[in-house]
Amino acid sequence: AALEPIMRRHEGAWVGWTGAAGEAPEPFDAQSMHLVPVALSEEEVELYYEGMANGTLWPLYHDVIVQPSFHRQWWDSYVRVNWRFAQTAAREAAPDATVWVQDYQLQLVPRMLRDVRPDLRIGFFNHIPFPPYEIYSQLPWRRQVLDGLMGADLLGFQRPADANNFLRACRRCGLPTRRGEVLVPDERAGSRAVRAAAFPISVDTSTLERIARRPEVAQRAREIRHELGDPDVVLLGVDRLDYTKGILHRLKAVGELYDEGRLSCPGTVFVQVATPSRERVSSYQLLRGEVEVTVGRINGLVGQLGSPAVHYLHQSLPREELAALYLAADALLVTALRDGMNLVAKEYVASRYDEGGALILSEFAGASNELTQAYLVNPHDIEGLKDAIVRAVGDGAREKARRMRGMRRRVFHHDVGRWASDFLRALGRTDPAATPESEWPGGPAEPIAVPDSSVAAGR
Ligand code: ADQ
Repeated sequence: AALEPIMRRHEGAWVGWTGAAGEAPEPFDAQSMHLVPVALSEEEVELYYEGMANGTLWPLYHDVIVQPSFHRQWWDSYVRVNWRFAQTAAREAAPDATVWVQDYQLQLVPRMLRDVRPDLRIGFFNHIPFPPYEIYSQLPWRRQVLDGLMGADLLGFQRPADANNFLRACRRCGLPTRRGEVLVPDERAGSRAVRAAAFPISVDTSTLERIARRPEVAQRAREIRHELGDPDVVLLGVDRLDYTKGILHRLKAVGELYDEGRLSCPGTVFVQVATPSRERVSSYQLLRGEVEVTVGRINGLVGQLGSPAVHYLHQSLPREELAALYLAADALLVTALRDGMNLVAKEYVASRYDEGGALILSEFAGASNELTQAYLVNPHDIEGLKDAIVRAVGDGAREKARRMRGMRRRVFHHDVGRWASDFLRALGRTDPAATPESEWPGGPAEPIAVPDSSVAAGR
């Protein structure tokens, strides 16, 4: 969602997985983008994507909300797939090109790419949090991952705290740091400085507002309220169905508010849209079951015939429908237990050109650093969350507009175009000149062993 508008505006190839196992189609052009698919076999989807990426790194980087699993076979697959991405990018990139590697699934690509294409300028952006060293250090391949990232010239993180966690992990693994830079050995130059800094991601604010302003979207927003039974208050949640998003905490708070009579049904309805996600990973199957049981329990207790209290959609929706939901909602609940940024919060703000609505936002979402006028909550504090919901719903229009105006100023000033240009400008500025070897006291980093011998030969 964030990268598409950037890719449309820039020349260049988007190297990525199609999302389905098996053969990849040939490179093709679509919607002003040049797309270069990379194939993953059924086994790689299981070991690399569902395993290492989403069973190890995702929970580890999100504060161990669920227990990460560590499997050597998963790691081997991670190395192989990273190598395939690096090779494909190496083939696609023009001499001296810029390559921007996205996210935790590809942390080894910067080093692999630099080894084969030292002419490139390489950036990396981590869309999810980078955990404190006490958690990161559980990773059996912690040194290899840092070494993989060190192939980049610039490393971007969502929050300053993530960049600091990363720098601290480097120090603890024996890599010297200085003023936001890590000094790494370099075969050609002796050593080089890799910069790590925060570049908070954003949304395509003006496009979102344009969509929200379409008359048919406003009409659809009215229809939605009507279909919900013209309630006084519509509460909304929009998330991938993921345990990091705090959907169960939110349901608990809303359920208790109904039980206690602080919210009434059918006067208040709660709409939860949850996109299907990682459906073969067991922790996600478990979560789906729990969410569905909880929704059923609330509706069983407080719903009425034809008027459920909670409307739950386990679906992906078109952008216009999401925009209409944002306009129809009196309050959006973002109760993530840990979230790199949370684009949904920024999309809601971008869509509310009427300065209506209220954003209830977890202080554990990166967005809370910027959207400080939201109703900020600790989602673990259910009483505090309940009070915030009641307050957000009860506050007058002027107070809500004041908060929304402040947040809109921020997302308009700092949209996704600005995010990309800030990063790319900083990447262009990184000094490729060598840092004297004397400044690098540690030994050279261990190379990443590519397990498959044919791949190793290619390297
Ligand atoms: P995600 O964890 O996927 O992203 P988020 O930032 O909220 O979370 O982005 C989700 C995107 O999917 C939004 O653009 C939203 O509109 C869309 N979406 C959600 N539910 C949908 C539905 N039912 N139908 C259609 N679209 C839906 C990761 C990190 C975040 C970080 C982003 C970007 O986990 O912390 O903000 O990357 O860096």
